[in-house]
Amino acid sequence: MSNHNLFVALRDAFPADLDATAVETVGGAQSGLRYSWRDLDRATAMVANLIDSLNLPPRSRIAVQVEKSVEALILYLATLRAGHVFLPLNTAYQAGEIEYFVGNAEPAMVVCSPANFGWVSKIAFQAGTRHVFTLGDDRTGSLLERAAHHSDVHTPATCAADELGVIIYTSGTTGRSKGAMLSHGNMLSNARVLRDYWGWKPDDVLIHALPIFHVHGLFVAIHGALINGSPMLWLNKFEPKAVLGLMSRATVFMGVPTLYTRLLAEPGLTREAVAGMRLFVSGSAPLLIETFQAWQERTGQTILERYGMSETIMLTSNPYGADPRHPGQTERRGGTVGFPLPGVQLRVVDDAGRPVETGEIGGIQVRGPNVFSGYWRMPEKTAEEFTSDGFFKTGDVGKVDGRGYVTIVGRSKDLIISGGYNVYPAEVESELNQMPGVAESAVVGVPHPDFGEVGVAVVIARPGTEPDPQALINALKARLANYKIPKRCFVVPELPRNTMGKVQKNLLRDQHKGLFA
Ligand code: MCA
Ligand code: AMP
Repeated sequence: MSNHNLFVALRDAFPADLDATAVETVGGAQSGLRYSWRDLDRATAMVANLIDSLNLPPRSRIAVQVEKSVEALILYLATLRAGHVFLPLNTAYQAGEIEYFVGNAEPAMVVCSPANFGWVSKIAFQAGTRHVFTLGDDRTGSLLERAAHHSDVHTPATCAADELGVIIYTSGTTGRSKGAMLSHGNMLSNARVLRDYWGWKPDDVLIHALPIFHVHGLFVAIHGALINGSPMLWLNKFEPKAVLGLMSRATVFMGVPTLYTRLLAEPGLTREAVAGMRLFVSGSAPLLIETFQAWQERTGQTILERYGMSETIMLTSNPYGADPRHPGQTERRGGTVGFPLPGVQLRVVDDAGRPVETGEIGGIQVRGPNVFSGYWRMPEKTAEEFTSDGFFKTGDVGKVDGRGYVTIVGRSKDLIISGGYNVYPAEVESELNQMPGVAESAVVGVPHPDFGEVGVAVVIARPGTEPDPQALINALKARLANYKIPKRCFVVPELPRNTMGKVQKNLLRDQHKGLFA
């Protein structure tokens, strides 16, 4: 049997000169470090050997909540190399959220920041996890201390293409988060398609400034660079001036729309500053046409917008160059997310599930080698989200025009995308509803100049109580990741309702849409 382990494919793409730089760190306390391709190979071998020495059951989950660092990247690659399942967790998650993920995924091993060891290890040990390691963003922690005693030679585990490689938790419209199960084959097929579609070249250099616990930073950016053998200029945190300073040494940049609006606020963003860049990719949230145009005017370059999901990795992309399936159409059209990627089948359907006419709006459904197999331990939820002919219902609403370009016009799922992070109102409302003095709440997304969209909470008080909006926000901060916290909270006598008694969120959105204008 041939080995479909994603790590093997990525390592096979390392350049011949293993002493060349693979990653260079920029900014922060650890700036200026260089990791060669050989360093990546040896370090991932050492961590994989450490993991092997623990004798974990096959395909164990390894849950990781650590600050971004090159060593965190090495841990990801080592987990694949050892044939286990990587489970990345946003560093903003609070104890209650981590307790849920660990309880649901039952990881055999947990890695957390040294500063969080006390509370994370307590949660992990209570859930039955036997191994908890620490990893700091300054190369400290027990993981590296232990790995240092292991050999730097390691034979990668053999994996089938459909074998589970990563679980990404994505919030749920109802109830708690669901773990999207992605196989080695899902990830590798998507990485190869993007490498070809975006014309990665041997001398490309990627500026990596996104978090690495979600699909954009972990898969689209990292897999893209590694499968092409391209070096990365690595920032642990996005900082517009630092990114701008790197443009003269790089060729590719990927960001959520907030990163582009923040870069546009820099006077140093000029045609000359980005003259050596060949590709700017945007995704994870809608890119405003104003941002798209402002970027063109300031830099003379056109952002390429693409669309994807945790469950599917990348689905569509504007063209980079010629696409033989769409002769003569090389335009990157602002406001659209481009064409379905090669291998991806995409259809737009009405409420009854019937395909609509070209240009008509409906629900987007997708099928392809990149689409996940289901939600971790949620067979019923998985069955609900797939059609009988194997298409996944994205929950996004859109249309395909006569030229084949896909446009996302909205979402059927009640979701706010804030600075590229997903916030499910249902989750925030359920926390609010448990707070003293709160009878009911509604959370809606409103436009925001920096984050694109942010949450606003509207609360009805219990009779005889007067909850303080700021106190409610403060209480939420202890329960939920910071980006999920509504930026404003209002206590009102009643919520607008339709004849069925359902809260009319569209009216609330309209009422508050000018709050951050
Ligand atoms: C930070 N804050 C936010 C957000 N980020 N509020 C709303 N939405 C956000 N995204 C708030 C914090 O709560 C805090 O508020 C204050 O801003 C400062 O926090 P800090 O962490 O310092 O903020 P920052 O460094 O300026 O972060 C902004 C950011 C970051 C760089 C835009 O949010 C980011 O890296 N976003 C990228 C997300 C991403 O990679 N998404 C891809 C998902 P306070 O002071 O009140 O506490 S993958 C995906 O969606 C699919 C598959 C796809 O298609 O790619
Ligand atoms: P996630 O759950 O983090 O994987 O987020 C996936 C969701 O992000 C999709 O279902 C879309 O609603 C949204 N999304 C991703 N890329 C784009 C884009 N370019 N334009 C509009 N929405 C997007």
